[in-house]
Amino acid sequence: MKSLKHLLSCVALAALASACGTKQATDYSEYSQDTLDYLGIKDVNYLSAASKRALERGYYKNAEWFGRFSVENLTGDFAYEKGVIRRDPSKVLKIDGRYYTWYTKSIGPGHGFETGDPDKKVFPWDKSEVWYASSADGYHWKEEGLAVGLGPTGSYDDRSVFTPEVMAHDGKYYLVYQTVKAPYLLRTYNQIGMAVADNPHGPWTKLAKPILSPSSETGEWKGEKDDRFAVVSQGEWDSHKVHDPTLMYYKDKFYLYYKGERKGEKITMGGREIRWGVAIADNIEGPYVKSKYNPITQSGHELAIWHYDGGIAMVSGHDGPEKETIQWAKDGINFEIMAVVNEVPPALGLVESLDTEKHPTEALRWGLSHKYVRTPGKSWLESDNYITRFTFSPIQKKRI
Ligand code: AAL
Repeated sequence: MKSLKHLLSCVALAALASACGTKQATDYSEYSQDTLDYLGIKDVNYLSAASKRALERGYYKNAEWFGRFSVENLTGDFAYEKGVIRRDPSKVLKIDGRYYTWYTKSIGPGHGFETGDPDKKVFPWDKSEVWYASSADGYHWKEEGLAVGLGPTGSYDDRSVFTPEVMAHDGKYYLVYQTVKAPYLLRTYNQIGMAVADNPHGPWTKLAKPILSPSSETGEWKGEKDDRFAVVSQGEWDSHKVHDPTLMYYKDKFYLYYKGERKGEKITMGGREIRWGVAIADNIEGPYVKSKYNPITQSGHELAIWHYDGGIAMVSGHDGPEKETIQWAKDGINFEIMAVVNEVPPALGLVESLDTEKHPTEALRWGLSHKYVRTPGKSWLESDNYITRFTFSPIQKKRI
């Protein structure tokens, strides 16, 4: 009787501890000898903080998700061209045996925000449009022309349309992309637009309104100076910009993954405060409803996202405590870190025709990314950008 009472009070205490958010002591003796050996742990009674982390976070799992990125230059119209910006390639679609990608294109360098001339290009991706190119082999690319241009003066996309992502669905093509309305100031809100076509060559018809906007009603700028760090209150994690849209057809719905930037952005132990969320719609053209679980990441300047094993996998690029990781969520929302990888190339565009179920990272076998060409002594804003090809090689059994 005593032991039953004791057990019940332990259960009650454990429930209380978890309800109060108190961390319960981990029983490390539950780990198998194989696991301890894998992590080089000699005695489970003498665990350093690092050994405890390794056990708790499962550093003995998921080696099949690890690999290395490398990058090479392309030929044809994707070879570096002085004074031209080609960047942020979309996914690569294979249509009638040819590869297609959509990307940000503009001419000339950015000049920053202090020129005093509101018409001067600020960022490399300012005053940009969405162009597209095709290739027979994925190495030699031919620029096909403009896909989505600027909207008329006064519209939500009259200053720049950029960083596109593409999806083919039910015989139609959908582009989602970032939009900026003039003037382009540091505090300007950025939105996400969508255009639809029956054919990869267009013509593209834009939806009348953006499909996603920042939570700009939250937070408050401080003062009149165009300073995005000065705030009375920060607002929600996506109160300033919604960026880098990626559309996925998942569980009979449309999942629009996007990056948020916040009014009064701060620095974290992993760099810039950057997070991702998802907005879900029953119909591809929307309305897109932001998930209550947002933000669903605490990192990732750019994410490349693919279907794997009934869930959603992603690789997170720079920025944030979980930068340069590959993650997987069995429900598309609750992501777990599967591997820590090296220098993820910027702006990965994945190849849709790869058989992503073949291996956890088959989706990353090759794809597109971009590079900066910086003139010595000049700011990164003034650099040219060009599109490159990346390869991801899973763990090398043979090492030197
Ligand atoms: C990129 C993307 C978005 C940002 C800028 C252009 O790497 O994250 O597109 O707005 O940088």
